[in-house]
Amino acid sequence: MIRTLILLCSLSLAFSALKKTAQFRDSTLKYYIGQQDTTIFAGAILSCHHKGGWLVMPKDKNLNEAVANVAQKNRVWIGGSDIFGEGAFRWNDDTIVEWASWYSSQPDDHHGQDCMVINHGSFGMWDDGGCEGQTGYVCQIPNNKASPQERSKFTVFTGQNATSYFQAKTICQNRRLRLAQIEDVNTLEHRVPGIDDSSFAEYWVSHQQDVDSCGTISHYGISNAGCLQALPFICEQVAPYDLSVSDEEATLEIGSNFNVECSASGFPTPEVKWYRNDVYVEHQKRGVAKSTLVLDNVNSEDDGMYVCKATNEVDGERSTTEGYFWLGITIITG
Ligand SMILES: [Ca+2]
Repeated sequence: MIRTLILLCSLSLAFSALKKTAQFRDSTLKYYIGQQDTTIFAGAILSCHHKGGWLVMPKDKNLNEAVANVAQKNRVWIGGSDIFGEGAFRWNDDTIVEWASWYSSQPDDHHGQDCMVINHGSFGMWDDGGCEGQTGYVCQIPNNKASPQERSKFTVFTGQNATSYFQAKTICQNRRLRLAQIEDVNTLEHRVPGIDDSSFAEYWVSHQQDVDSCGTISHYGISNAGCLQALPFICEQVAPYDLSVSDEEATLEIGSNFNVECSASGFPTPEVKWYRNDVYVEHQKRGVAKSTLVLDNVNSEDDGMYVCKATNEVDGERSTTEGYFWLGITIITG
């Protein structure tokens, strides 16, 4: 029992409200504030870890600004400290803090302060704060969205398959593919096997079009052609992308019910399933490219992380994209 209570106490640090997100390079910055609007430094580290990322380490000006912004100018934890050597600030990945953005007369180790915060005194400026202080935090989480540019496979239909734009679209769909979304010549020339090297070769692809013309690409770039013209075309398989989970975390009272929906896109249409500790969860409602985790009458054994996996097959290989849901259980008192 004591063990359970300690576990619940430590987990409660991990629950927090997502306040804002922003894309930065290949990752997402997420600003959270804790259950009581606050979390100690160690709790912020734990929470970001649970979300599949880390407490953000703004090692350069661009990231620092992005973090200051996403935190909406609030004073929040960032992932660095001098816990392991007074005055020798290191990021949590054990690299030395080189580029710095200290507010004037900081760090000052006031009453033994060791843990770094941003937006102290002024936008983007840092302070060493007391590690047991309570505040919000920003996690950096690698994008779990498969980039169609990186994880797709193109198939070219030429010669006798040359057909209208609409027919090309239908043929791709019937093969569980989509008409390719290619917007640059570099991708066409380096990533599409089997294209005609001659400069006049033009293919149907899917991009913005007006009423009378449909999208094409050639070695000269993207263009349009009359939709009924007979042209070769390019279909595309795409690994699961745009995975989204309706809730990333929840804290529930014992006995309550909750549903979490996970959905994703992909070509072919991905299978979406919920797992817990790598085991398929029985209580889920499966749909096309989505699945709803059904949590009925929860008890203390249901707490922990649930993983939603969207899977399809691209070029004969299984591709999976994951999303996470974290469940906490509170004991009803009184
Ligand atoms: Ca300080």
